[in-house]
Amino acid sequence: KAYRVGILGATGAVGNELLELLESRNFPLADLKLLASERSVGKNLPFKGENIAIEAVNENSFKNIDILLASAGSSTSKAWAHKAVDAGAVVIDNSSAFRMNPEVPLIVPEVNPDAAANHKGIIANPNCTTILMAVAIYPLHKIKKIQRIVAATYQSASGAGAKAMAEVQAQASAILAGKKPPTEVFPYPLAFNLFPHNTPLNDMGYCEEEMKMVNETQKIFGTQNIRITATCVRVPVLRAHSEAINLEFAEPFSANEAREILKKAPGVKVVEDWQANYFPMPIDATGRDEVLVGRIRQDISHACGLELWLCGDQIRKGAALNAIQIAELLVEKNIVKPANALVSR
Ligand code: A2P
Ligand code: 11C
Repeated sequence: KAYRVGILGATGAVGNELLELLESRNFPLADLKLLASERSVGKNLPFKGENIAIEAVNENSFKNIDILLASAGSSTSKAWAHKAVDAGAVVIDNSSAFRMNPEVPLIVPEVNPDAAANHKGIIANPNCTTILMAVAIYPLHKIKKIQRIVAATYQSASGAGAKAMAEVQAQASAILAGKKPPTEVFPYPLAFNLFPHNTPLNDMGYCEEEMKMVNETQKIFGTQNIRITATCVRVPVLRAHSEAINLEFAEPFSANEAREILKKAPGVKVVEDWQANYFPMPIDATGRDEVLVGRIRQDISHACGLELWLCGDQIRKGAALNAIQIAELLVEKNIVKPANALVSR
């Protein structure tokens, strides 16, 4: 069986990667429709040796689509997702628009694939920092329950989109030429600099990105009993996020046992050469499917604590690959069509 797939946001950083993955993973495609804004009308994108014209999304865009992969930001998803579902498509949404809706499954296929059963037409793809952390720590949580997580992130420009990636490169060139760096996408220069993630702050002083790590991780793991705190920072890296993660368990978890578990875990690659002091780096994670994990060690400040470090491709496993894996899951379980309609709108 083959499926008619649409990509909303096809011209973006994640959209591009979705195209590459549909091709390289040989997704069973009957048809492919590329959607973006009016700005992209007249442009084409290559796919399997053909050029596909980009269409501006409109009321009639979803008539012949079975699976819509949406990656055009939260307001665009809010505007179009229900219309796509009404037209008969299942929407795998990469934005934050529906993630915390109790009727919408939030899925990392390595962690909670069963949450896809009985979906109601919209399935949410988690935030990239959340996905990467979940893949790396869930295998440990399965063995001994995690009680508390303290995370610090080092997030690449790609998380802010294709224009942000171009801007950090332009900033670097400008600074090296002794000129003022452009700041149209980012509020401050990112090249040769870093800054705390610039999403809105809540009353407690946490930014949205940090709260996504808290709330989404609890939803994916299916428990409110993990206490989570995070500090999210944008760094001048192009497309792979890194995270320093401290885990607290109810009982001691030896670093060696954790390492052996992670070596066998789906979607994880342990990268550690303690002699050479070689561990995961964003340049090594770039373009790879796996989350690279290393520096797995005992927390010397806590008998039941573990420290680890990870790097993962933000555009790939942090966004596009996870979405394609969700689509593959629906196909494999033959649940592309929703079992029930969404109650909330
Ligand atoms: P466009 O290129 O036509 O602006 P990124 O996250 O890399 O910045 O990409 C954002 C994606 O979302 C692009 O494909 C962009 O299309 C698309 N997009 C942004 N706003 C809209 C909109 N209002 N309607 C449809 N697509 C949109
Ligand atoms: C970042 N994680 O790196 C963000 C980008 O909720 O999907 C994705 C935001 C989201 O800035």
